[in-house]
Amino acid sequence: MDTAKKVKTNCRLCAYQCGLIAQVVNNTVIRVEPDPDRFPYGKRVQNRCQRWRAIPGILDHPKRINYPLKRQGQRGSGQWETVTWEAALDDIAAKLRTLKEKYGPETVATCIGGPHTNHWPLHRFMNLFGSPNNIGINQICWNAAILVNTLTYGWTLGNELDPDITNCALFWGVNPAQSDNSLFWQNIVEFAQSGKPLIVVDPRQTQTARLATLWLPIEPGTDPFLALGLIHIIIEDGLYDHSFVEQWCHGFAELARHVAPYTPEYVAGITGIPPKDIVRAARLYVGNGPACLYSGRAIDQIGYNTVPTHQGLAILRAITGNVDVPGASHLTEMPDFIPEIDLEMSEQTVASFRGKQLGRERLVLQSYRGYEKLRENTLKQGKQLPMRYFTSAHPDLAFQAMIEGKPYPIKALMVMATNPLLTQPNTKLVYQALKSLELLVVLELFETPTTMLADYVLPIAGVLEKPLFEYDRGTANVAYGGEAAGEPYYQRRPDYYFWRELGIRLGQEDSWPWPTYREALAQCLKPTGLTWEEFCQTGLYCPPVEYYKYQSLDEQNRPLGFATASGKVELYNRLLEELGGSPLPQPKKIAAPDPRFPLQLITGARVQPYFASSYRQPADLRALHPEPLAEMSPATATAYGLAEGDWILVETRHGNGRFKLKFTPMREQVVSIEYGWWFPELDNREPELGGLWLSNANNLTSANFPDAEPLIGTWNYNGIPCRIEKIT
Ligand SMILES: Nc1nc2c(c(=O)[nH]1)N[C@H]1C(S)=C(S)[C@@H](COP(=O)(O)OP(=O)(O)OC[C@H]3O[C@@H](n4cnc5c(=O)[nH]c(N)nc54)[C@H](O)[C@@H]3O)O[C@H]1N2
Ligand SMILES: Nc1nc2c(c(=O)[nH]1)N[C@H]1C(S)=C(S)[C@@H](COP(=O)(O)OP(=O)(O)OC[C@H]3O[C@@H](n4cnc5c(=O)[nH]c(N)nc54)[C@H](O)[C@@H]3O)O[C@H]1N2
Ligand code: SF4
Ligand SMILES: [Mo]
Repeated sequence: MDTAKKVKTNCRLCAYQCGLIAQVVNNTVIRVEPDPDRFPYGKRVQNRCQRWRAIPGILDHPKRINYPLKRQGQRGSGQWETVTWEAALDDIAAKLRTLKEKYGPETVATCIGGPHTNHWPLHRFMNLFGSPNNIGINQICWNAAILVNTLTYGWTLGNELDPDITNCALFWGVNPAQSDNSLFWQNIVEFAQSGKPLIVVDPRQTQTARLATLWLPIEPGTDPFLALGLIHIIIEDGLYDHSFVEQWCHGFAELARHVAPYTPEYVAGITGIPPKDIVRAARLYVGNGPACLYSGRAIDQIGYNTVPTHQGLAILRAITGNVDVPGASHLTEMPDFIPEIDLEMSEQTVASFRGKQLGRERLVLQSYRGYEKLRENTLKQGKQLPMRYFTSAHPDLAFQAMIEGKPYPIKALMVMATNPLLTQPNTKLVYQALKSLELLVVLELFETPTTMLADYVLPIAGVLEKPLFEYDRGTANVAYGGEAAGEPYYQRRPDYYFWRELGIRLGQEDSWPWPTYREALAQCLKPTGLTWEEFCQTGLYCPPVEYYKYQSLDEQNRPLGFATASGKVELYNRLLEELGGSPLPQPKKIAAPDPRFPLQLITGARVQPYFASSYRQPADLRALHPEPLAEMSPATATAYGLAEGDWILVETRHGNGRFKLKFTPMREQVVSIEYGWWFPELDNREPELGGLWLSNANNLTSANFPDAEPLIGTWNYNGIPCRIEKIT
């Protein structure tokens, strides 16, 4: 036996890619430990995360996919034949060619999820193949903030919490204690301990809210009203940053008129937050600059009200002088390395398929038209967002096209690094759609309910098995990564291998010049002048951040300004108006309670040690949080005759699920259920499919297109009418 060697590598059980040192014997990882010299720079910080210790077990877990599998017998019968990669790729390529000839390239779709791996190889394949149909999660994660900030400031921004500089933090619909519990959470704890004001807007009293100076337990989905209420007070009391507003903001007078009706009393009536707390929050935020305003997933997932909330938050930062200021935020830069827009080849490919984008007639921003309009602005400062995330298909329409064949048939779906039966809205619809396909290919690390329905399951190299070079989808000049600990186990390969090999089989050979994933990643770095080996030393590419960039002078000695129509921060958004949206935040009141569904449901609050539907398999992780929980306030639960630990059935118009009741201090009449729950220990065949139907939050949700928000297509995961009953 070889002696153990120590290898510098990175965790990839979430997007942070913390530095690890792995002990490897004969290409087998026997132990991992935090590397204190690389991100997040301290064992104490990394010890907060429970996942990395499970890595040796995850690498060789019995539920891992190790060889390419081809379905035998009925879909969902659990019968598989092991085939070679070459045979699987040849078959899939032949099938895609036939489908393309019969129905056109748009009949092939892909599906991606959260930040688990690089998406650009998939996007590059699809652009070259000629299909717009990628289903993602961007309409409810990431896009709204990026798009609204770009509309308002001309580009996206990074929010900053520096315990030494930041004087106030406003955390809105975000709970880093569970979702980002490494270095960021340590900074928050340090910040709170310093006694500076921390304000948390969340229906639940989360661990983050427990640290807060002021907790605002908002009625789910009413966030834009609160944002407008804060703006109202700041303007009314004359507390705004007069010089920044005068010099750098467009449309202040219109804004002041627009927010006049949003008095504390009016806003309190809608949000359920007492007027005095609204006033206090506004004064704390405006009176303690630099102030960080950090928003999370929740407000990306409140349907119609998502865009007006982001508009409101963007305005709040601007009128209080918290844009591009140390300790508050900075406008990010285009990367020095190859940006996503080029890696995905959106520009280089003939965009014959753009007219085939599903829902483009209605979606003002999440469409090629919206993208091009926004880009006219960003290009003034040489910046371009990636294209495919902002033009991806609306899932409701894509799944309907699989089932109904309208407006055209989608017959094939390739799923990479996501588990749509658990994480896409409306599980019954997703299930029916997957069952209607002629070809379902799933690229996975583990067996999941989605792989259970596949025609091909391909074994993908995961944590410690592939080199990493990841960046915020090309919208900032920051990249993280490093080396694999060794070669992939068994027949696993990086996702890149699949897309390249498939591309080559379908006539794309000129566009895949880098034979290996490592070579492709090294190529991305080239423009920085760094070699791959140099990059791996620190695993971080992060030039110092610059602030007040709008004041810097251009060639004609004029201030650079903001990349918007007016060159200023657009409080009143002209481009949005031109596109048919509302130039000022225009919130919508939530519907009156339906007597059949008297409670409000919020879904998906993050919990450790899980990531969405991942990591239910390793016994050590599962033991930390064995069952799906529903949270309610003790008073609301008691009114229903419920005790902590009871199992309850939670039901919406769309479906139901069973959860174990946990008491949490939170807003009355609200139920919060965890998402991503399935049970790998249960039967992996139809009809159980690993307990898919038991406690799956997305069986209670829907993205019904006619109800979706008109700019991006955002659907609703928070503030869904529901009812509960005790399971006896
Ligand atoms: N109801 C409700 N639904 C939600 C949300 C919510 O809050 N509420 N949140 C939404 C949000 S914000 C997100 S981002 C999504 C997250 O949803 P998903 O992205 O679907 O996340 P997971 O369920 O973790 O599924 C990831 C899968 O990828 C596999 N995987 C990991 N790494 C790799 C890799 O490198 N390659 C490949 N091929 N596979 C890999 C894992 O084994 C796992 O099965 O869920 C969304 N859905
Ligand atoms: N452990 C773990 N960490 C994760 C993930 C994971 O699955 N597990 N997923 C990653 C991903 S993909 C994402 S997008 C991020 C998300 O990270 P976060 O944004 O921190 O996500 P959540 O923990 O869901 O926090 C959202 C908070 O909003 C509250 N909330 C619900 N509805 C409303 C509402 O209507 N208004 C307001 N103001 N608040 C509301 C919830 O109670 C919850 O505490 O986390 C990432 N980190
Ligand atoms: S799972 Fe934990 S150790 Fe791994 S990258 Fe994420 S925060 Fe870091
Ligand atoms: Mo996400």
